Amino acid sequence: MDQSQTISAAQYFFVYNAFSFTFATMAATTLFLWLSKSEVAPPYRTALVISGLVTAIAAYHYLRIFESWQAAYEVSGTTVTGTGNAFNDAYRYVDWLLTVPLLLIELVLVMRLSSEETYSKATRLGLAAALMIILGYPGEVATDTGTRVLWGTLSTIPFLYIVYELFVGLGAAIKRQPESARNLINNARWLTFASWGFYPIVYMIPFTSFEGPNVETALQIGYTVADIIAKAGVGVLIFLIARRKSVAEYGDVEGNYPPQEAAAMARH
Ligand code: RET
Repeated sequence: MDQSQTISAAQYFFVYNAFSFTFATMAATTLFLWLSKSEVAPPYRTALVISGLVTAIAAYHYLRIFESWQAAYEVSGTTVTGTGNAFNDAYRYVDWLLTVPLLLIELVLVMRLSSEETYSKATRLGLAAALMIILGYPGEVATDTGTRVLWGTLSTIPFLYIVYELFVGLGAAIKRQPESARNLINNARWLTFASWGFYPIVYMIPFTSFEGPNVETALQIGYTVADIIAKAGVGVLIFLIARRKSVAEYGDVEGNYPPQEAAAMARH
């Protein structure tokens, strides 16, 4: 994006505060997820650790995004002018490159499928997610519409594959989940779908009637809201699923597992 144009002080601070808020949200969610590990049975602990990693990685990147935003503009009284330093969109894409495959793996892990199924689904979904992000980046930083449309379209191919896998491929696995957790897993799938669907919509903002600084403001706020839902929102839902499944499958989540269960868990 072109930072040489002016942006209103209200827009500048709206985005500034949103980044600051998101850093706090991601950091707090990380602590919550990691500190809650002992509340769930051992087979689900990896999902919580990974979910906390996602928000930890995001917290770091929001700090850097925040710094980059500050470096791109100079505030003097109520006037905000571009410094000429480009706002670095790469932080967002690098963040997604790391977190999107992790989010998918976490969703697969919480379903506790067989080892082969877990491995093959996590690998295919993880690779498709990486491809989606890599293909989207050249479009995000492009200044002309044609390039943005081209890479956006290419990135949509792996995106559609992921959506298909989540809905069709994991649909059968959901039917095998304990009754008490089925609804929550379904919610996690929908929340993932809805929040992920939001990203390509935000990407298309430059194609709308939004102009100048409104485009930059809407893009940043849009991606930020999507990130909070996709990472912190889904993370908390993963915790709830893991907790319900722990209670449904083991009754006691305080660590009193029968020896054969403990041995089976150790293999997971
Ligand atoms: C891009 C480019 C345009 C086409 C599509 C995109 C999809 C992005 C998605 C990002 C998801 C990010 C998440 C981050 C959370 O950690 C790259 C904007 C389809 C789906 C879930």
